Amino acid sequence: MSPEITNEDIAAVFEEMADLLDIAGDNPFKIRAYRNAARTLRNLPREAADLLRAGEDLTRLPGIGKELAAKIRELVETGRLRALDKLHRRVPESLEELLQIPGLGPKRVAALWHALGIRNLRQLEQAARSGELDKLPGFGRKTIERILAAIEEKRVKDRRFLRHDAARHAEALRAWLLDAEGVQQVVVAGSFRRGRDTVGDLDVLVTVRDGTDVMTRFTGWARVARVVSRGITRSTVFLKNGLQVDLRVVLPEQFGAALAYFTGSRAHSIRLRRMAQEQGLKINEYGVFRDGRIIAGETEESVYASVGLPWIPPELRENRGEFEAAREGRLPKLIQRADLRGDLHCHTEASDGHGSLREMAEAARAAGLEYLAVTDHSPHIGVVHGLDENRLLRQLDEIDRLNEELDGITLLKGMEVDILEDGRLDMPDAVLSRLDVVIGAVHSHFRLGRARQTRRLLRALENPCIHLIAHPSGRLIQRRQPIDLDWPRFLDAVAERGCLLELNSQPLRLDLDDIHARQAKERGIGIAINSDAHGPADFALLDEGVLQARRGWLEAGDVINTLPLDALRRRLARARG
Ligand code: DGT
Ligand code: CA
Ligand code: CA
Repeated sequence: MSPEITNEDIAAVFEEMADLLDIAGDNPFKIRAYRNAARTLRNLPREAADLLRAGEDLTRLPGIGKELAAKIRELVETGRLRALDKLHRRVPESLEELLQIPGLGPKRVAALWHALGIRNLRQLEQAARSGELDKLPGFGRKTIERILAAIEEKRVKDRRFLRHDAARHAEALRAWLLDAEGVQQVVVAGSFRRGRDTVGDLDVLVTVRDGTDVMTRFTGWARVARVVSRGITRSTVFLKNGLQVDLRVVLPEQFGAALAYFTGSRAHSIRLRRMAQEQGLKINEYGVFRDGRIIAGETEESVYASVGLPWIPPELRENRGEFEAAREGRLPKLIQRADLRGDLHCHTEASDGHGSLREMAEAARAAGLEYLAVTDHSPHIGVVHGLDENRLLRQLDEIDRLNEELDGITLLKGMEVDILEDGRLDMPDAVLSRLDVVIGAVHSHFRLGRARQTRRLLRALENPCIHLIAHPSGRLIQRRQPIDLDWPRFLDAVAERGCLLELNSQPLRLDLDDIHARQAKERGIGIAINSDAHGPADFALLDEGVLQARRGWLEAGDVINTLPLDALRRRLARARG
C-alpha cells in the first residue's frame, strides 16, 4: 500500500543530501553530483520507478552514475536512503531550516553550528536577539537584522489555521462575492477543499461574466486588513485574523482544469501531469492539450477522463494510492454526513457540558440523529466535575424517564471513563457493565514514553467493559503533541480484541487522524465518528469528523454509527471483550 515514490520525492531527498554534505564540508564534486541528479529527475518525463520496473538502465540518464542509480533504486524499493540516515547522525536535520533564511548558505550555517552550537531557528533567533551573534565574524548588525526579519516572515508564512476557523471566513467571503453582480462560481480550492484539518491559506477560484470587476469587490471586503497584490486575474490579501487569501479569476471553459490544479495536492498534481505526458497530453491550469489543441478542461471530470480515470474526490488527492485505486476501479465510496444515524459521545451539564440531557437529545434529533450516547466524565479529572457512581446511577434513571417521553431519538447510557496512568479504569467494572456504551480515554500523563504508554493502552484494552477508545492519539492540533504510541501494536491489539476506535470531530482533535483512520480500516477495526458535543450546537461538528474520515478513505460500512439502533446494539455487544 505504500504509495509510490515520485521523481519529485527522490529529487528532494538528493537535495537534502547535498545540503547536509555541504554543511558537513564534504567533497564539492559529490555535492554537485547530487544537485545535478535532482535536476535531472525533476525534468524527467517518466517516473524513475516506472523506468526501473521496465528494466531500464538509469545510468543512461544525464548526471546519473552507478552510485546514484543504486540510490534511486534503494529509494524506490525501500522508501528510504541509508546514506541519508547515516548523515543525519553526523549533521542535525534541524540545520536545514536555517538554510531557508535568505543569506544563510551552508558555510554560514556550519559556522553558526560549530561556533555557537546553533541547530535551529529558535536558537538562531535567541542568539540574534541576545547579541551573541555579533561576536561571529561575518555577522554584522545589518545581516542580523535581515535574519530576524526573515525569521518573522517565515513565522507568518508557516502559520496554519484550523480548517474549522478558516471555514467561517471562507463561507462569508463566498457569500460576499456571490452577492456581486456578474459573479458566477466561487469555489475554495487548495488544502481547504481537500479537507485538511489545517490550512495555510485559502485559494479561491471565481468565474465571472465579461467585464465584471470582482477584484474591487474582493479587496473591498470588510474583513480584509491588507492587500498584498492586486492584478486583473489574481490578487492576494491578508484578513484581519492573519489568514491569507489568494483569489484567481478563471474562464468558465477552463474552470475544471484550474480547479484540479489549485486543489492539488502538489504530489497528486505531479502524478496526474506525468500520466498525461505518458499519453502524449499536457495538463496545466488552463486545460488538457494534445498537440497544442485544447481537448478538455471545463469540468474536473473531463480532466480526469482525458487520462482514462474516473473523477477522484478531493479528500483522496494526496498521492497515497488513489491513482492505483482509480485505475483499478476500486476508489472507495466515501462516507457522507447523511450516513450517520447516531453519535456515541457527548457531555451534559452533569460534567463539563452546557446542556441538559433533554436539550442535548433534542439537538441531536434536530441534527438528524436517531440515537445519542450520553457519556459524561468519570470523577478522576477533578476539573470537569466528573460523575461518581451515585450521580451516574441517578443519570441513568433520568435517561430511562426521558426515553419514555421522547420521540424520534433514543438516549444510550454511557460514560467516558479515564484510563489511569497504569491502564486501569476510573470506575468499577460492576458499574460499567450496566452501561450501553463505555468509552475509555486518556486525559492525563500524556508524556509517558512509548513503551509505558503502549503498555498502558494495551492494559486498558484488557478490560472487558470498554467498547470504544476515544480520541486515541490525545493530540490537540498545534497545542499538544500526540502521545507516543507504538501504533501498529496498538491497532493490532484493538483489532484482535474487537474493540472500536473513535474519530473525534472536535476541530482541535480530529483524532483519529486521516492516516490512522485508514490504518484502522485496513485492519477491519470499527470506527465511530463522534461529536464529543459539549453543548447543543456541537452536533454540527460531525461534518468535520466526516471530512477527516473521508481523508482516511472510510466508507459507511467502516463506521459503526451509520448502523440502525438495533444493529448498533448488536455491534456494541460484540465489541465487549
Ligand atoms: P496549504 O495552503 O499549505 O494548506 O496547502 P495547499 O495545498 O492549499 O497549497 P497552496 O496554497 O500552496 O497551493 C494551492 C494548490 O495550488 C496546491 O495544492 C497545488 C497548486 N500549486 C501551487 N503551487 C504549485 C506548484 O508550484 N506546482 C504545482 N504542481 N501545483 C501548485
Ligand atoms: Ca492553500
Ligand atoms: Ca495559496
